[in-house]
Amino acid sequence: MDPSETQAHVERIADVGYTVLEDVFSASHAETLLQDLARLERELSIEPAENAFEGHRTWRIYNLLAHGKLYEAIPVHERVLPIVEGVLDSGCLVSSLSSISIGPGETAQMLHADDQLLPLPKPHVPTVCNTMWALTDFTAENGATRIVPKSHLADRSPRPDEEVAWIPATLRAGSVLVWHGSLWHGGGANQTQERRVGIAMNYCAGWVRQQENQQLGIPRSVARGFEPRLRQLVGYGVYRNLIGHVDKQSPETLLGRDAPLETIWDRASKSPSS
Ligand SMILES: O=C(O)CCC(=O)C(=O)O
Repeated sequence: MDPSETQAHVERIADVGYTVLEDVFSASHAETLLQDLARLERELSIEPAENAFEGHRTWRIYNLLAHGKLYEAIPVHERVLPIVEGVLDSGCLVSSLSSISIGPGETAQMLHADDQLLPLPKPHVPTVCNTMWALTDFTAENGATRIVPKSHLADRSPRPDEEVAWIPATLRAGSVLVWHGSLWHGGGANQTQERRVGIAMNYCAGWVRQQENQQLGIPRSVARGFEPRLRQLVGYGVYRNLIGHVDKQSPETLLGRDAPLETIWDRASKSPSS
């Protein structure tokens, strides 16, 4: 994507808290993903959760990077990742990758902010930047994500069950919604007979703990096969030459790769002329 277009999306997120990218992936790719999610749902015996937040009529499949090559292209997408890097920085991490399939009759999820567990005074710098890949159309009737524009600028997160004026983030299948982790939002009620299916591709800053533990959740044999940027994104990199090291080595060495690390301490000890 043209850097000025990326920048415009980053500025829109800073301004209103979210942006939408259209035509990120094709209808046939959406169908491939839908079929694979249906396979996983069967094979992993996925059932709706028993709590209102995840939804009593919503099917969620977590840790998708452990479940097939198909999902490896999502975190590194060339149109989406640069926007997330613009919001967080290039040291950002995959926080979680899951599917959210809202079934007929599901009620609206409570409004929340994805960074609300972090004990930081608000508003604060972006710590989380999340995306929703629409595999089906998202409509006001089928449970499009409910969003509260500009709420990422509020000095708090919503109280449990607090309802304020919101708009549905209607999306055509193939679109991606990107939002600031402080934005108040929630899944919508599904009043249709069809499922509303999305992939929640969530990122956090390189200094924030990932929501899904990627290093333990993804077998090393699988992570070893990831492309280099994806290995960094799931946590086999080192943020600002320090955070995440293992015995002053990059965690990549645990995947059997040669990955020399110059720590921030090594850098600092060099004289400007050396
Ligand atoms: O499914 C959606 O539209 C949003 C879901 C969400 O925000 C969540 O589960 O945290």
